Amino acid sequence: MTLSSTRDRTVVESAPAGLDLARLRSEFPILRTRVHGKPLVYLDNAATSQKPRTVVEAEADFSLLENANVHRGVHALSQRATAAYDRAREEVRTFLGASHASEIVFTAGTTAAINLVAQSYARPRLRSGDEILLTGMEHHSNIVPWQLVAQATGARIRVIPVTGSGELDLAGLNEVLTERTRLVALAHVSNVLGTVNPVRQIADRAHAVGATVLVDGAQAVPHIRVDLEALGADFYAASGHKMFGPTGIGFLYGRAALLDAMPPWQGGGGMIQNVTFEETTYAPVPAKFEAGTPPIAQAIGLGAAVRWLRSLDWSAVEAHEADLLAYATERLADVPGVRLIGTATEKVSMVSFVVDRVHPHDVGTVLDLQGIAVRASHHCAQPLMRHFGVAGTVRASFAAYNTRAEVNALIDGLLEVRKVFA
Ligand code: 7TS
Repeated sequence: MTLSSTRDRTVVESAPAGLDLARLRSEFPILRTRVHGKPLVYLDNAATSQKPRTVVEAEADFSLLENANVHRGVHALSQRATAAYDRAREEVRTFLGASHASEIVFTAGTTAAINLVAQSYARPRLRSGDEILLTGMEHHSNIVPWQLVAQATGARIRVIPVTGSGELDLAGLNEVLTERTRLVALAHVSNVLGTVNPVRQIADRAHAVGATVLVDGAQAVPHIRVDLEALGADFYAASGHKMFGPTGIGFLYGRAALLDAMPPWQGGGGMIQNVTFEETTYAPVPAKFEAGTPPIAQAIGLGAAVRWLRSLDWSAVEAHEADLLAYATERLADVPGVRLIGTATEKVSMVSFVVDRVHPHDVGTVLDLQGIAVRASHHCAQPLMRHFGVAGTVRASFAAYNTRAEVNALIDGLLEVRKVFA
């Protein structure tokens, strides 16, 4: 246990034995930055997490010492780059527990992965009268691509409603999940509420009516040990930059049989077997879906992030994050006029809230002046905002490196907000 103090109180950091917080934080130089003359308190991890030195070094070392294009050179450097790129794919496969590395397609991120499934899997298959089932807590990235497919095919979008506590209301699932449902797309973890959805239960029900299941894992991968087999997902999408890796890279897991049957979405170099002006045959998966030069350094950085994640003591990380969530929830109750949005039983470590009579942007600005980074907006989940009858919320999202002292700073910051807008 280590002692640290904030302005108003001494706090006992209760990180479990398997997690040396000071050492963990030292791997993230940005956490020592000052903002507006104050120590940075970074609580916007759901937007993008910070990157440990090992990730940045893996990318930089590749770019400085080994840079070459992949899959096209006979020269040694290109072969080394190809091997490093393939190793990164293998890291992601191991991380997810997928059977084959060919089931991992590198994409620009979650958004690109979902659009790939929408355009290549759903669009050619869906017909008028078919249904796509979403949930009321989806990020726009898991809504708009399906609307594009619905517009093109005549399919209809249906929605699993959300309860007042921010959980999926499964009581009426039989009404929205029917023989007409061809695809179910849902978040593993909500980016606003932190709710962990019962993916297995929904996947089983979806499979029983013959529907395919896509899971948006963007907010799950930094917090939860994902086990694809246990989840029952047919597709799983995530972004590198939310899991301590680089921007510009993410992945789509797809069951081999589904990926094999899908036509390419984008054409170009790297995805072909043979090209004539009359006809082109395609490379096997995953290359079929990776047209053009991929983000090689970023993929290598993602591989390093996954290695880094796997090196953590996960039971200690989970215990620490659960403690941060419980502590933040308890302390927020001390701030007059704060209302928590999202109180699910199963939650990752984030808190969304509104402050009575103060716009979320104003809360965010006053916190920023104290060095505290939160997100204050609709969080790209406008339908969910409407459900809760708010224009936006303030969201503090924690990562493994955050501390109780930082929760205290947030609370002090909110007390300051109350003073400024008294
Ligand atoms: N799905 C979920 C659940 C997300 O939280 C996000 C990004 C995306 C998809 C899109 O990810 P991208 O990497 O392709 O942009 N969410 C957020 C957020 O909550 N704050 O900033 C970005």
